[in-house]
Amino acid sequence: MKADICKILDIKYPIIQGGMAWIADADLAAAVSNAGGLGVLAAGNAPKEWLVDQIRKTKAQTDNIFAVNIMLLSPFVDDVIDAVIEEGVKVVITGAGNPGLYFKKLNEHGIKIIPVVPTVAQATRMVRNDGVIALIAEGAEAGGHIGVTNTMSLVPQVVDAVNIPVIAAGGIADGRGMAAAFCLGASGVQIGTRFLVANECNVSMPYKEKVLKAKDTSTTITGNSTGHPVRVIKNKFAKKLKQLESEGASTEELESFGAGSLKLAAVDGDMDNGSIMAGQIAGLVNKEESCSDIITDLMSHYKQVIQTSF
Ligand code: TUI
Repeated sequence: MKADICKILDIKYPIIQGGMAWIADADLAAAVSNAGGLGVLAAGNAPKEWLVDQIRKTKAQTDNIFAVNIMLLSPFVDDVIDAVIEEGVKVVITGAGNPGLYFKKLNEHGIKIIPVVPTVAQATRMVRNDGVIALIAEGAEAGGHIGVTNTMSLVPQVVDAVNIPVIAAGGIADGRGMAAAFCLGASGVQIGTRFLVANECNVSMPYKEKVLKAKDTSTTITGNSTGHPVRVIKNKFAKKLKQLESEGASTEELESFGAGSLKLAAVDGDMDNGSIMAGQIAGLVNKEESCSDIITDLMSHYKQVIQTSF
């Protein structure tokens, strides 16, 4: 029997919103949690004060549970850990690194931990720790910082390697993807790109339009040579970054070229010089609608698929 992630997380539907840095704020997280999913605030590279403010704003907009996504490459990780403890956040999702250093502290405060893992090795390492109640197996179809293994291959291998619930991420944006994830053994799904175009998502309008207009082949991977591969929608910035990589630029040069680029796209709407992170499934995401409509559609489409497929 598969674990019931809804019971474990106290949510109505097994749908977790992606913790998109510079994008997933209180308005988005609260809208998803109010619609019965797990809303997620993205700490990204933000300082503690920003996160504390967003946690309070989320609580003001929903009585339902929500999570904070902690991006482990952030220079403010220690402060962000303190913020989630002080503000009484119940669930932490970690990404872009190994959260090992923080397990003890989070555990002492009874915070549920859900690490994002891109490999089976990471998955087996994570489940040895108390407080890790589920894993998110994120395939390379996802937007942003990714591993190398695709969702179709990663999810069943992680499911077989661990004995806690696995949430599938990467390449899922409708009921078919959700049903596929459940067929692979997942107990839930994490969805980023479709929530990026939600009415309640405060990302810049040009960014939303790029996602809405994207095709199956619109994304590319930058940063392969730095060890931090990132999936983005193709634009001038991605082209220049890939050119610098192919010319053998150093990690320092590439990182300084990329610094601030996500904010440029997400907040300032600069579609030439910004990094437009999105998943490969962007080609399927063609409509701006409310989080509630997205979740209702995902669930009804999912049920229809499983009733008619077998
Ligand atoms: O974290 C993500 N996606 C992200 S983070 C982000 S912000 C950013 N901006 C510029 C450069 C880099 C990041 C944008 N998108 N997804 C979860 C995820 N976690 N994907 C891959 C991983 C991961 C990678 C390595 C998890 C663990 C890991 O462990 C390495 C180790 O040291 O053990």
